[in-house]
Amino acid sequence: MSGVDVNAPTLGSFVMRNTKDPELVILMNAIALSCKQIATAVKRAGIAKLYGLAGEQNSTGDDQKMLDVMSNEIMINALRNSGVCSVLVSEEDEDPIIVPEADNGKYCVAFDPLDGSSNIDCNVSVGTIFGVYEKEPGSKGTTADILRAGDDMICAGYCVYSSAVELVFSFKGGAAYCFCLDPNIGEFVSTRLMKLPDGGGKTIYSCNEGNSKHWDQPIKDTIEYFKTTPKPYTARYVGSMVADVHRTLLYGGIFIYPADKKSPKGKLRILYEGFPMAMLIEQSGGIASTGLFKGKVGRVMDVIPEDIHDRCPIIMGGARDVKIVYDMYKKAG
Ligand code: AHM
Ligand code: MG
Repeated sequence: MSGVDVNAPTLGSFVMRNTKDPELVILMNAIALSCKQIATAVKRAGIAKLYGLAGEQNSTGDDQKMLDVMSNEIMINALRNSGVCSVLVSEEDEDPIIVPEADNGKYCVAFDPLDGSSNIDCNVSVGTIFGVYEKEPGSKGTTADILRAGDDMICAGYCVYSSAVELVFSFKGGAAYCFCLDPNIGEFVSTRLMKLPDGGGKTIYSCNEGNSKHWDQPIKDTIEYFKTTPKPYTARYVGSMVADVHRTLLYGGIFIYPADKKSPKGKLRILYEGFPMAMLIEQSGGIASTGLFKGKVGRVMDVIPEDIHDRCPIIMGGARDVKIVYDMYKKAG
């Protein structure tokens, strides 16, 4: 059939072939099902009168949108019913959801069902982010199973709802994969490997510069460097982390949401924003750093979250650009 690659693997067959783990196939199918349902809700939001606030606040005090609430219900139902999950942590729920023992399985999943709240109502790209841990041996499934360093994750990914719906994920092993939803068959099919461009790719910096007066001096100096170097960088900032990281993975450059004087831990949540994106950036050949955080400049993946909605600063992208941030911290002493 013209335009159809009959050899392109679908998600389920790909996960089975690469991991030989039927439970992981079930988990990824549950996530993929949620993403298809959320994609449909996002696409029909105007028609179905789903724009606007739900009238509640979420775990971190943000106003919940109707689409946030619906996406959260979709994810929770799919993961709980999958039979392979024990602990679910959602940006939209203050407490973790512990799946009853009779229905539970080995995975613990942290997720942001619909990331990019400020873009939901104006039809700009939004996404779903997830990170997956295995329960500790012998555990029945508790919060402790998920309050662990990013390096303990076995899988992470995101789905971007844009002109195309793309699901990007990694099981570590130095690779991240992109599957695109083929609306003709309702399946995610393999389309491309995610790899940060060699040499750093396009010179793009991505941050909310409106916060700059609160940043520390090395971050201010970094952005100044990007703007005043002989071939100045381009600024690109969608304000949906999924879209900004997706572009960074494909084109190169750097995405920054640093700590600042108002928010010493930054804005982004570790378990369902920082860790999954850090894993994808690292597995695609890049660096994901916290900048100066808790007295050192370290990897995002090494942070131990203190609570399920804990935050951490994010500086991620290709080595060429993240090293400029490191240099600025070195210069500052
Ligand atoms: P959200 O989970 O409430 O949508 O907040 C997370 C989002 C990220 O997608 C994005 O990188 C960041 O917040 C944008 O924040 P700001 O509007 O402060 O630039
Ligand atoms: Mg979010």
